[in-house]
Amino acid sequence: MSRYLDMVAEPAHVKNLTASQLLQLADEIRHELITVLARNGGHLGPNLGVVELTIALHRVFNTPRDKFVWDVSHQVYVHKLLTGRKDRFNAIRTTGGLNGFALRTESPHDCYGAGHAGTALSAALGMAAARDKRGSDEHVICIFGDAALTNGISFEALNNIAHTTKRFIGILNDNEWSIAKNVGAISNYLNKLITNPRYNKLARDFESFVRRLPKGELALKLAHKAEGGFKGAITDVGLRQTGSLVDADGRGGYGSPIIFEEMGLRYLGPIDGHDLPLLISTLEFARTCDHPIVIHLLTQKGKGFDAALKSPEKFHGTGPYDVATGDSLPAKPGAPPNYQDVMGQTMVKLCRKDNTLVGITAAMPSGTGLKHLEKAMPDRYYDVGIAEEHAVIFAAGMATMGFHPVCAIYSTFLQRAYDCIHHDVCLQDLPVIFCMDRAGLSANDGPTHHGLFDIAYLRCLPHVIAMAPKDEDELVDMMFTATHQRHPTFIRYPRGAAEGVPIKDQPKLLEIGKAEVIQNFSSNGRHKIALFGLGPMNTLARKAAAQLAAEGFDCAVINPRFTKPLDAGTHEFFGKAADVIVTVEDHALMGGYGSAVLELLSEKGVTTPVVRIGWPDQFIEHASTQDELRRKYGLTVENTVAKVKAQFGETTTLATKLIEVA
Ligand SMILES: Cc1ncc(C[n+]2csc(CCOP(=O)(O)OP(=O)(O)O)c2C)c(N)n1
Repeated sequence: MSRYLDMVAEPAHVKNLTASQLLQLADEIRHELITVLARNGGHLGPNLGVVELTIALHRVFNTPRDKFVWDVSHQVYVHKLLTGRKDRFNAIRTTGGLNGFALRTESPHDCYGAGHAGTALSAALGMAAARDKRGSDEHVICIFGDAALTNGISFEALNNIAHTTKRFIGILNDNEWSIAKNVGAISNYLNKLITNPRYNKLARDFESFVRRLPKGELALKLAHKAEGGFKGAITDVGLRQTGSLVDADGRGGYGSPIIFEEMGLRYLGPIDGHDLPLLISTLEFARTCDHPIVIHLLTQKGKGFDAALKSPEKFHGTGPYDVATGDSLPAKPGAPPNYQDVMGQTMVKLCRKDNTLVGITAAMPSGTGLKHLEKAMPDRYYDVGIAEEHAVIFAAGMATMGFHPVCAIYSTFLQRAYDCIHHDVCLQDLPVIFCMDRAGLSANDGPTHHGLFDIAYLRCLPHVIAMAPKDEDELVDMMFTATHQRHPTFIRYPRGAAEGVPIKDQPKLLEIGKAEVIQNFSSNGRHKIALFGLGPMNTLARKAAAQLAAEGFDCAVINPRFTKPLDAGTHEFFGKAADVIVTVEDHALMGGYGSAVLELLSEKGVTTPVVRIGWPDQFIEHASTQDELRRKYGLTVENTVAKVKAQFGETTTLATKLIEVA
């Protein structure tokens, strides 16, 4: 039987379906999401939660003329399915396939790209202001989650909406979850709104009012009353007397003013975000509003898939799974641990010995591994919500009081807190430790999530100590070493599986700014090559060295350990001794470790040629695997060997057999 989903080649087709066909479409979309993501992985739970909302949005509005701005935009899969991309949906998050987030270059229906949380309200308000300025009349609809309200930028935008425009539709998609359970006062506040019988009664009145009206009349009836806002409209059409429940100034009258009304936005809700007819009618009403409005929807993360409903955190962003059970594919026996777990478990061990240590996450307890600390020592653990800036300044505050906070924040998300790193931590030279996970590629996610810039943005700041471990054992050494410093200390390590080396019982205190020479020159061979492989890229350097040695070169391999302070002595020594220097890093070449080496050698008057292996000056797309991107951009043993040989006018045949290094 053909599916309605297959008939929707563009959003206009959603408008042709009957009410029951739309319900069928919702089922088909859920089935598509569950089966495709079982293979590709992705943000299953968030997308299952917005199926009805997305259908209703496309039913009522007209993209690309009207603008949908999605916060984070991890929940746009349904939007992609309805905007002419369903034929490519089975390749989402894979090489050459659809991106997992909204992407302006992918479709005119994606009016704003994202991947980081908290940007949607500001961007949508900017669009609304531009619309007003140019005198056009398109609608701007911002869809943001409850966890977006833990983020400061969202409030900066909310503060500004009523002063800026009269036409703005905000949709608060409240499922009570961030990636983990949402935290903080705003989350409690939203819960209060949801459970308050008075507001529920108002919402129910609105709902029965909507349902009783013949199609089309609702918008008309409410439109000319809308200036008084939803509650005014309800009162005016005589559905109920709000009386003391809602004060004339929009306050809730139960000791908890409606925060949105206080900020000059009309608040409508809470309403069932899975009731498609109700959603359509509500959006039709919102379309006629000439006052900024926020519609508060209650949705279930993972709706329609039991496993996802039971484990919202796991299915927020999942790897491949078994459709029947929801079980993830079993890890291979003997597989190395993930860096994040090593980090989390090490935190527990270090905290047991050092009372000044605390762990701070910005809404990423699982992703960063700090969930281990949360479980073992909850009083030493802080989840501050999606609030990286706050996390860093909060850590700075604790550091002034004698604590030694460890901020575990992904490299890419730490970018948001750059001013706080500069102004609050480094300028005051405070002992805050930063564990930067996902430093390197986040292949399936793509450019919003790759962590390729942290060396560049950190090494220019005074007081910084910045390190990169070559394996999980060295990560533990570096964390241990960081706890002995009285300066801002940063440790970068990649996503996913570590190298599989044993971890010592007792970590080693590393000498700050001292590199590790893994293999020295042997004095055999025609040319001397010094290969500096940063972090886990040291493996690539070692493999390239083995290959070059097999071809008659004399190679040294160095693990730099520190990108700041650089080990000036070791770099200068090998710089002078070698015929060619190679730097290998999982970072943008511009401003990265190789750049730092060039600066240092230039200062020392060393003119030995430097071959730098790293990421070019462009945003790197998503792909199925990290290796595919590394091959494409030349972060490979073959390319390293070829570039070295090219320095001597030698060429490499692609068929060159690679030497395996244990
Ligand atoms: C700046 C930033 N920090 C952290 C994240 C990681 N992250 C992605 S989605 C998400 C939770 C989003 O929750 P919510 O907005 O409520 O949407 P839901 O997934 O519940 O629908 C987080 C913390 C991010 N994308 N951006």
